[in-house]
Amino acid sequence: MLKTDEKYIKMCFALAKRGKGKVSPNPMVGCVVLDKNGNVVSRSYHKKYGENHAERDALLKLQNNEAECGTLYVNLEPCSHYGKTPPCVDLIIEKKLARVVYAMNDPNPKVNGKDKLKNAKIEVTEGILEEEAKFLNRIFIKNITQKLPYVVLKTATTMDGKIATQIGDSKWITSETARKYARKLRQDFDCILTSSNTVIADNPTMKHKFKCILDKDLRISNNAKILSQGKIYLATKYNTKLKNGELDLKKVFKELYKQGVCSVYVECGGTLAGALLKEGLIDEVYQFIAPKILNDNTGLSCFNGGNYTHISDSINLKIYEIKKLDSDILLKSVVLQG
Ligand code: AOF
Ligand code: ZN
Repeated sequence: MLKTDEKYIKMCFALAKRGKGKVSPNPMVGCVVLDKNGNVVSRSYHKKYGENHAERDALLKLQNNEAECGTLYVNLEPCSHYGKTPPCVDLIIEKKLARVVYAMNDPNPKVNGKDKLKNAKIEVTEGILEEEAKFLNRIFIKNITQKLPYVVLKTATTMDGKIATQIGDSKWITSETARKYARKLRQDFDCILTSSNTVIADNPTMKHKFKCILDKDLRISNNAKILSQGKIYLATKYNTKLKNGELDLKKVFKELYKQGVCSVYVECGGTLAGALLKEGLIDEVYQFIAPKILNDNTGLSCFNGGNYTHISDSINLKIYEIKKLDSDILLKSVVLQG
């Protein structure tokens, strides 16, 4: 049974992923329906924000009563609230399914589909491939539980973790292929965030629909290329609370979330990167590593957050993807909080 459950939940993941980039701020959800004999009779996924939930779509595709006494698989607990559509659990009950299998509970406080299904005498199995499900919808989970955007920090370093030489030369550490790929990845995020230091040092354009610049003392020039395109949110001491004399970084993210930003791609130097990491505000690191060694202890490090004495003080991460890009590699990892 477990093997079968896992097989169909995996199918839900694959279906759910088809909604990537189109369903935000809602979760990616896929659904598979089996009839009482164990044959797949319907499958669907949440296709676009505001449209039918995966379960509703899969069930409404059925012609007759094929789902009666069958099993419904979905990667997220079915909803029980009236949102843009009526509760999915009501339709599951109406279609007389015997069993519902899902991967993770819905962190949305409005949702308690499990109890409603159980009250209707439907057998519920939860927690199948739960970790994978949580990883798939990690942005949605952070948004809904913390009211903060999901934050990915991008950095490009030498093998000894440097982002520039002591005089600030950084052009170029990684190959054209890697830099092109890094720019492409921006499209996966609602907002790019950078610092006035980076704007002043590199004068980048950073083409994107929404950019946030941390510029406490309003130091950047009106002619900075970054201002030439897209919507800009400038966080300064005039609109953001200070904490120890610096911009309160968490407040900046809270504000971005209020403005509808679910995910942020940070491109900055070691000082801001170190501060963000220290405050637990980074969820993931994308590190592009070039096969170069600067061999210079005065070069600039990608993270400059403070002084630590012990390895046990390290911030730990979990690598989940390694990609080779021309002569370089891209290491994607999740920061293990706490
Ligand atoms: C989805 N798609 O397939 C499922 C969701 O904005 P609404 O009214 O569509 O409701 C969104 C909530 O519904 C969402 O936060 C999640 O808790 C639940 N399930 N949402 O967009 C789906 N199954
Ligand atoms: Zn629903």
